[in-house]
Order: sequence, then structure tokens, then C-alpha cells
Amino acid sequence: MLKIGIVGLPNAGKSTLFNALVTKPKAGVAPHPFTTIDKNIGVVEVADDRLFQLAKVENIGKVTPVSITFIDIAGLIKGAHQGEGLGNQFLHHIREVDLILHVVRFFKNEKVPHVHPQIDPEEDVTIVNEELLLADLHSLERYLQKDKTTPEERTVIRIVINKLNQGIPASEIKIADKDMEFIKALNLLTLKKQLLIANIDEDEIISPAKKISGSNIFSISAKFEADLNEYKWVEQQKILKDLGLKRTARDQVVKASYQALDNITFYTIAKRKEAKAWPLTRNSKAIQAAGKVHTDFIKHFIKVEAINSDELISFGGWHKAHEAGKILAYGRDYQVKDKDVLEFKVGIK
Ligand SMILES: Nc1nc2c(ncn2[C@@H]2O[C@H](COP(=O)(O)OP(=O)(O)OP(=O)(O)O)[C@@H](O)[C@H]2O)c(=O)[nH]1
Ligand SMILES: [Mg+2]
Repeated sequence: MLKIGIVGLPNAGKSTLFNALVTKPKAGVAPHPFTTIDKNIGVVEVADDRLFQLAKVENIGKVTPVSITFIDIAGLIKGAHQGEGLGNQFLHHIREVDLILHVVRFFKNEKVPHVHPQIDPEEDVTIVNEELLLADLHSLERYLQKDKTTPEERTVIRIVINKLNQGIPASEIKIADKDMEFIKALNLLTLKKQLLIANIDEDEIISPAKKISGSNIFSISAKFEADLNEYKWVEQQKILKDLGLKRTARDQVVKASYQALDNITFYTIAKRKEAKAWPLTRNSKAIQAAGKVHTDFIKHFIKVEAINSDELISFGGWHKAHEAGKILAYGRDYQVKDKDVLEFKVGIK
């Protein structure tokens, strides 16, 4: 399952964003720092029109989109890595996430205190990133002390420590591929991709996107979206329409998060009982896709039949596309393409 961690300063609106994204269970939200202590975990489906069209053309009742797990943790503050505040104790909850959503406070609301004298998004982002970097340094130092760490590994760790000490995040360090493989296995926070989210005031929803270091960042009013999320879908559409908006920022955040993960999506319509979307690392082979569906499929793999989902839909379904000779069979090394519909042929009854 894909996992995304939400980080930011206390009172940035992390739990509010979490509540905007998930249907339930809801996270506690309050106008004081460190409202979140225990992490909140919720699963969100990635809206996928194509999957619904596929189900329709194949007459399938059950539709299962890609799901993403979001994890909301305690706020980070300066010194968190040294045990200041609560954030550092909980950073391990997000060591295994595939992406970090970094919530930056732009909303003003005087009733909600900020941890610094003023709201300064650039500075706030720097503080949180420094804490992530220091947390990485801390865990690398621990790896150095472990008996099972080999001398070669220690050398690589020292190189990374040296760069982190210069303020360079692990994602920007250039080392040999095999050394990078080793570093990746250590789940460093500064190696993870980040998506910056500007949490803006409700009355700024239709204002232009906010910027950090000159780049546009994704804007959402977490509070507005969390409140909207309490309504039924039909009512939500009405509220959006009245405001002149086409879709919820929530859906866009989920979509942008999925895109940032840089996975491709393939579909299965096995036995015409369930149309299902699967995330897959780009440039993967058919055998890896097979393994996602069922580990047994790897051992018993014979071949895979594939067609682009849009093509399948325009042909009016699998059988018609098959008759037209549009469905092709491939071996285990077939490179799966984004939006492929796959049917695995395996040697088990
Ligand atoms: N006006 C306004 N208030 C917001 C917005 N987002 C969050 N808040 C308020 O800010 C306060 C803090 O929000 P939380 O979501 O609890 O913040 P958090 O980042 O999870 O905070 P900690 O868990 O304490 O780290 C709450 O009172 C929210 O209602 C927003 O977009 N606009
Ligand atoms: Mg919180």
C-alpha cells in the first residue's frame, strides 16, 4: 500500500488537512500546539474516472481504485531532533512513507497561535526541513555504532553524514548506484520526495497559488475542505458551484500526491467480477505486476495479455477488442505501460 506522511509545524493544520482527505476516522483538531500526539492513520481512494468507464463497458459491479494511506503525526519544532517538543519521537512513524506532504501555514487566524512570533512560510519550511535533516543525521550516527554495519557501509554513511552536516539533503547527494541502494534501505527522511502544501485562509480560495522560493505550491484551505468533507457528495457539488469552483482541492491534493509518487497505474478485470486499479513503479515488468496481484502468479506466470484501457473502452470491451486483434500477448519481461489493462495467464487452476 502506498503511504504518505504529513509533516509541518504545530498548528499548521496537518490534522485539519488529514480530516479533509479521509472520510473516517477523524483526527482531533484544536487551536493549540501538539494537539496530535498519537498518530492518525486513514485510507483515501484515488478518484479514477477511467476505472469506472472500464467497469461500465465490462458490466462489472465492483470497482476498487488505488488506495493511499495518510499518516498525520505530531508537529515538529526547532530542536525536535534533540527531544524538543514531541515531533521527533514520532518521526519514526513516517520513516517508511513513500512521500511527505509538508503543510505550510499561510492562514492567519489570531485565535490559533503560531510557534514563532510571525507566520513566515519560507522560514517555517526551512525549520521543518532542518529537523528532518537532523533526524537523519541522528539515525545515521546510530547505524555507525551498530556492530552489524560493515566497513564499506560505514564509509558510505560517513560520506552522507558529511553532506547532511553541510545542510545538503540526502536526495541531492550524488553517490554510486550501489551505495545509493544501501542508503535507500535506511529510510532517510531527506531522501523522500516532498509535496509542499500551502494551508491558506478560507477567503483566499480563489486567489492565485502561493509561492515558496519562487515556485508555486499547492494551495488548499484545509479548514474549508475539512468542513466540506462533512457534507454529502451532492451537497458538496452545490457548495462548490456556488463558489464558482469545479472540483474540491481535496481531490486535487490526492491526485497531486499520487502523481508525485510517480507510479503508473494498471487495471485488472479478472473474471469480470471486480475492476481494480493497481499502482506500479514506473519501468516495471509484467512479472512484477503479476506479483502485485498475487505472489503465486510469479511462480506460475505463463503470459500476460495487454491493451491500453482507453483503447479497450473505445472498442466497447475486452471481447470486441480481442475479436479485432487488438489484445496482444507478452512474456514476463513486457514493460508495463501506464493505463494498461492486464490479464495474467497463470499455470494454476
Ligand atoms: N482559519 C483557518 N484555521 C485553520 C485552518 N487549518 C487549520 N486551522 C485551525 O488551526 C488549528 C490547528 O489545526 P490542527 O489541524 O489541529 O493543526 P496541526 O498541524 O495538526 O497541529 P498539531 O497537531 O498541534 O501539530 C485548529 O483550530 C484549526 O481549526 C485554515 O485553513 N484556516
Ligand atoms: Mg495535529
